[in-house]
Amino acid sequence: MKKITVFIILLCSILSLEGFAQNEKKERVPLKHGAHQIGKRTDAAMQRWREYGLGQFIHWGVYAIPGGQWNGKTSGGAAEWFRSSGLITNEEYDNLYKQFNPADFDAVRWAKQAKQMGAKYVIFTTKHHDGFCMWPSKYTDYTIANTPYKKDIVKQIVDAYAAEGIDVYLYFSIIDWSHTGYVSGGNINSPEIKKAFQAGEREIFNPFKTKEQEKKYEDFKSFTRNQLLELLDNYPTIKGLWFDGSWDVAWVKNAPWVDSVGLELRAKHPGLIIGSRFRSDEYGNRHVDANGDLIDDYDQRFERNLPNNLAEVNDNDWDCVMTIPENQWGYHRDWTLTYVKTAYDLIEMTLQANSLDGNFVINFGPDGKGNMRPEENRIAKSVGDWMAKYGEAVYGAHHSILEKQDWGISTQKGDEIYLAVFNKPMSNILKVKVPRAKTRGNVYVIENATFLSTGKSATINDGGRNKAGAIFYDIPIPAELQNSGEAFVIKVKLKEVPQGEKGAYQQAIT
Ligand code: JFZ
Repeated sequence: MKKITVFIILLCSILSLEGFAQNEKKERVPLKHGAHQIGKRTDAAMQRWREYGLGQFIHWGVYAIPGGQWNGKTSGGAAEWFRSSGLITNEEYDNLYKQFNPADFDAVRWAKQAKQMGAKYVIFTTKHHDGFCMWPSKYTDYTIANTPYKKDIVKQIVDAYAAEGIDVYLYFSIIDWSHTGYVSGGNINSPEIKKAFQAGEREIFNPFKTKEQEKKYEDFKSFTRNQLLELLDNYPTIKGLWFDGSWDVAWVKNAPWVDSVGLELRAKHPGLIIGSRFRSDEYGNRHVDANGDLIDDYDQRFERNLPNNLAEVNDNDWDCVMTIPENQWGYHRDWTLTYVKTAYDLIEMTLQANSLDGNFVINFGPDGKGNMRPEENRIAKSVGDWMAKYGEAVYGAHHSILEKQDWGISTQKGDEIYLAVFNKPMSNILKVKVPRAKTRGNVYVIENATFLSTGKSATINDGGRNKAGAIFYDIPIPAELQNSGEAFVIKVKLKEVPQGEKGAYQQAIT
């Protein structure tokens, strides 16, 4: 009996060792077009990106004219995709630019609004999937220069935002429905294509049905490259490019070429920041390559979808771009179709993003005349008023050593910890759980706590322990914050002291 037990234990440990060795041996796939940098970029430009905290996205183009409606019919789909809504013919859509004359457009007004909102960067649509260019591109006639408006909109945005100290990023769709050489091979994420691709059926991966098509796509490629170089030439102060549409199979198939363009853009524009939605590796892996390494500078997968915890972020830089209604980026006349987020929601999301080391970007979809909609104006104002009081908890603030607690979200900058209270307890006493101290025998005490909005110090009381021995402190919420309806922030400083000192409550030894 005993022998058998020993034998089994031995066998088990050999097997588990074997498994362990196998894990260790996991070989890296040799890649030419995977990540070119492993781990985060550490240069000044990226360091600056990391401190933005909050940004603004603007989706503006000829789709703002129909605003999701045509001939009395309303599209439930995204307004910027209106060309493919089925409610308008391609011919009608492709002539909309002849009416594009946004008389109320004033880039300075928008930039000042973004500044008041607290945005540190803006991402502006130079060209969406429809192919209409908001700058006077030399390489197509389908641009702002041929509208009644005529003037370069991208330039006005770049200059006005730069004047407010807001960094500019240009959104560029690599899908272009207006170019005759453009071919859509379908979406690489579609289950059918993905399955076929993984099974090695590369033919489905070939979007070009004829040699002629393949040749024309070469024209499209040089057109795209020319436009990207043109944007960098025309607007040399921009900090980065925000790409879209790279799920297209035709694009994925050209991954080595896309990679070469990316390297060329970077060489031309030192410090240029590009997210993970530009290119795939040579096996069609997007965002992360075959080895699981992030492609390019930050993860763009959290679009309209915040991560829940740090593990999901995988130690990468990331941004989350967010619509105010459910899924409308461009101007849609009817915002009653879905839930419309409140400023409170968006502020909470901003804190959530920063607490998980990402940036949060709120999208605006101005109308065909060049006006933000009234709801957007109100939201920008409320977010900005909040940021003016509490922005310290956002800018340059990142994940904190406190664990997530029911009252809200915490961030940290150096030794300062910010408790952003979104779910005020009914008791009006905030129970704050502090982490276990780094040194055995020590505990954390809250050395001081200040309400950011008033500058007043908070009272800190013993909040007891839980069964596992974790230490809590109670912070009473003052009357003026109890019914304000606004989320508020308490700045606290923790100090490690030997347990038993005054104010330091015994940590259970478990
Ligand atoms: C794309 C566009 O199609 C859309 O119109 C908008 O410009 C948005 C910012 O980007 O839409 C996407 C792209 C990626 C995802 C979802 C919608 N995604 O990765 O989940």
